[in-house]
Amino acid sequence: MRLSTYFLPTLKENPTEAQIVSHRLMLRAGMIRQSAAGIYSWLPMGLKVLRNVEQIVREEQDRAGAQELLMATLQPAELWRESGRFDAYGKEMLRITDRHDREMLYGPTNEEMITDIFRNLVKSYKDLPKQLYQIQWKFRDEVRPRFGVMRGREFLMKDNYSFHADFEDAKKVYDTMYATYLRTFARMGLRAIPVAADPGAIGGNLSHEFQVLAETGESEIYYDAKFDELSANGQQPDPVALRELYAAADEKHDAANCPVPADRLKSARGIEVGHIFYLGKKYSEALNAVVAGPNGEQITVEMGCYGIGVSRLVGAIIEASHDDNGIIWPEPVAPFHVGLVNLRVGDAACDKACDDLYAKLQTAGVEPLYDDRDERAGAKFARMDLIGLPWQLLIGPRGLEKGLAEVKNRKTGERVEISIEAAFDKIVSSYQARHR
Ligand code: P5A
Repeated sequence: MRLSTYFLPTLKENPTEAQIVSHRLMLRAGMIRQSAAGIYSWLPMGLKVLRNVEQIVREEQDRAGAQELLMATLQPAELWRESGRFDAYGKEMLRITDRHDREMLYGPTNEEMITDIFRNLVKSYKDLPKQLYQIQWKFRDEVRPRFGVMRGREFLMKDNYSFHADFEDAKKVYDTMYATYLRTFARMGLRAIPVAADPGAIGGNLSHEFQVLAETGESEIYYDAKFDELSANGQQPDPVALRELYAAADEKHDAANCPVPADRLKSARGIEVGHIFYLGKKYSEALNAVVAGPNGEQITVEMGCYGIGVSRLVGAIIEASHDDNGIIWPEPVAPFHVGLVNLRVGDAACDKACDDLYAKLQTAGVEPLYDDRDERAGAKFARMDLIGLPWQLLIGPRGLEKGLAEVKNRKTGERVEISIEAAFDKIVSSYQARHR
């Protein structure tokens, strides 16, 4: 993509409405644009990151045996009357009346709708277990939407629902999801701590939230310091070992009865990027989701549900990975792998070297963002740092005389001057190492 034609409306000044760094940087880097309180449009570069995050979530759900579907965003009120949540959900639910005066709602979550699909189409225990998921926009009329995409009213969620003949099977999938979530967040360069949580409005009696540590997080969590040891040095921790350790959300933590000695108990603020629930028969009983068992008996199915805040993750990744100059994208979610910067547009040698590299990188499958605009070098450096691509490939007249290019790593700040060929190889091999 050439920057001269790319729709990347970056801002030099800090927007005053943004209170936290991820919101500020998403606005400054031209990723999102507010439509109304807590409702955003995703501009091209923001959408690329959102899609990358979504794809990692999808791959890990598929790997865990879930099947993707896509449910409607608008739902009939009757379904929610069956579960009793139409009234219970209160003002957070966006209620709509259609032209025939039928009551509808914009889905804040989909337990009722998936249970309705299941009860109508699955009749036998032989079809169990089933895990069905979607990645779909939700609407919750939050009292205090804030922090940009972190607490939006419209937001993208991955929601998976599982159906089982008995508790043991439900627990097995719950544990698989626990491990799948750790893997999913680790692939995005995030360390997430699973904490025992309160199931709240979703229901059930067993749930875990996945919290990314950040000072601006909205949740307070308590956990055993051994967590830090188990998940040190960016490795994906062993899920079985983690499950043994104490970690709890604020409302679950009981200081008087906490099993962790005070000198090992840590408290921190976190961003909830995922939440898994064992639901039991809450929805299957209310909506009568039953299958025929081996001896013709009726089995009311066991259920679980598993959510990931896909749009919130984009903000959480920035909270976890930035510096004073801007965003630092972890390679697996970066909108472009490399920024190719022509430092002297109009100079025949620079233009030719850059055009060649641009074409060669594209052929190698690495889509670069090519800064081909006639602008001073300082402004180009600042914009590249702000948008946070993992690598910068800088071509200027002085280096070019000696056949050299400069390669900068955004995260470490390290710069090396090497031959154009070596620079090309370095970029391509780092890309291939990430995208096998
Ligand atoms: C789980 C799947 C549920 O809704 N039903 C279907 C269950 N869980 S949840 O915890 O309420 O939400 C799942 C995840 O969605 C993100 N999230 C939000 N993201 C942005 N803005 C919001 N207002 C918002 N509300 C929830 C969170 O990451 C949460 O873990």
